[in-house]
Amino acid sequence: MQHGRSIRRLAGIALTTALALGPGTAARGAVFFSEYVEGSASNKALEVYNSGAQSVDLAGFEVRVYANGSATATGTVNLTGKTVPAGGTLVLAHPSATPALLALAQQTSGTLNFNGDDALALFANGVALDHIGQVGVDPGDAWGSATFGTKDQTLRRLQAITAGDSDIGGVFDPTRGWEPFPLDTFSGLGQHASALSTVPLPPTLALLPAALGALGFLRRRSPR
Ligand SMILES: [Ca+2]
Ligand SMILES: [Ca+2]
Repeated sequence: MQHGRSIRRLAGIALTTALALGPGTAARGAVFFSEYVEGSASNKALEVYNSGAQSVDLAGFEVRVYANGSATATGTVNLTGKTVPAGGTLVLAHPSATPALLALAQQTSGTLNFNGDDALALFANGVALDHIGQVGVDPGDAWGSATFGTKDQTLRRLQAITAGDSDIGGVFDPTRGWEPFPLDTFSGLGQHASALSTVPLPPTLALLPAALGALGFLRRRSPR
């Protein structure tokens, strides 16, 4: 009897906690770059991914280009008007890209004319979310190497990565968190997968496993 009441109380706490969280928790922090195409001619593309559980309206989001080591943006692609579904992607491409690449894009912009030594950053309402390349640094030809770098290659984010790197002036090492593919690889555009989000739990949710653990403990001790 005593245990039955405890179980009901704990279950009530768990349910209240789940309801209090509501929709949209940390969704914005879960939008990041998942693919980068630095191909031949104007075959340039970026894939933006939403690892969150809710779709994200990209109003106020933009991609900023920092050409040739510039510390300030030399171009901006506004993503307002687009939405990226939960677990889905938005593909951006240069308007002069080959038709096979254009067919995979939901938005085009001539600002996407990067060629290996240009840093890119994703912003939401002026707050940095992620970057490719190191803002304010001229790497010479590219970041990384000729076989694993930002020039003449496609880079795809590893599934283990669940959020962007907001330190846009920080060192960019493509071997940390990315996988390289040959020049003009477009086959990965339009879909991406990541491990579950590792966004820190709010304090109330962090209590949930403990509450559920106690529930299981009491169940095991309860007479059948
Ligand atoms: Ca350049
Ligand atoms: Ca992809």
